[in-house]
Amino acid sequence: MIFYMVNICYLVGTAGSGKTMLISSLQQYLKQKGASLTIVNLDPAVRHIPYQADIDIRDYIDFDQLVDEYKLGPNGALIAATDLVADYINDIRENIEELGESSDIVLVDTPGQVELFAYRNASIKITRSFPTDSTLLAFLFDSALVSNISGYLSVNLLATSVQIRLSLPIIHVMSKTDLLKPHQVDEILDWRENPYDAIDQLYGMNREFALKTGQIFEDMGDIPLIPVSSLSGEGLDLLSAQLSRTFSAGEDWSI
Ligand SMILES: Nc1nc2c(ncn2[C@@H]2O[C@H](COP(=O)(O)OP(=O)(O)OP(=O)(O)O)[C@@H](O)[C@H]2O)c(=O)[nH]1
Ligand SMILES: [Mg+2]
Repeated sequence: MIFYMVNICYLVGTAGSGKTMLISSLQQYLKQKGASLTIVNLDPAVRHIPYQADIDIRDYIDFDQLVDEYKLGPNGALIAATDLVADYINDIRENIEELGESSDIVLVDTPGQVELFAYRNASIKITRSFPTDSTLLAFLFDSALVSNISGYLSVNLLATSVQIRLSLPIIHVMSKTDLLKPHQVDEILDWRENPYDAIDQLYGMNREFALKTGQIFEDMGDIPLIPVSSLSGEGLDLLSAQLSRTFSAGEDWSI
């Protein structure tokens, strides 16, 4: 298989975690920094996207037609649409290669439900089309879900599950930080540094389980957790710097 030099970052995360809005904010921010971007929408069911997509899965798959034609319910239709992506993988990959080769970075918006992207074969085939060392997952930790310890630890496990499934390098992004007070953001970052302090605050079976999986949380210490608000723009500089470190060894974005 021939691999093309494409720096590709997939934004993944639970439904409503802010993937689409972050793509939009990053598009504006990185363009101002002089980066050239390719933006890909892989969510066939999205109605409105607030960014300019260069490649859009909706040009290949008509979600509403699928629902009507096969009389599917909402979840069945989402699964069918995601699986249908497999029919267009060669076209999508070729388009990404063509545009991505002359871009500093390709940002990919993924379907709302994380399991659709992470666990169905079509997405696995797409992600495996590109070399691991120029591919990154940015997993969004929705502030609304991770502001308490059990939520934080469970989203960590979900992120780990997705990482295992896709076998790709990963960073974590704490999204919508404008919804939290600064001390709450600091507290979550502290859980990342000192997972056993967080686990100690649990009790009963939750605590036992968290202690048994403690090594996972310890290893998380090596994965950046970057607090970002797409709404206020706070943290976009940190995220941009992280992407730049990953893809251009920290060199300036402009080619
Ligand atoms: N306050 C605040 N709201 C946000 C932020 N980012 C996204 N949202 C809101 O969160 C909701 C979901 O945002 P999206 O960007 O659509 O999230 P998504 O992960 O793409 O959602 P799905 O694709 O439907 O799963 C919307 O109502 C956004 O306006 C943020 O940084 N701050
Ligand atoms: Mg979305």
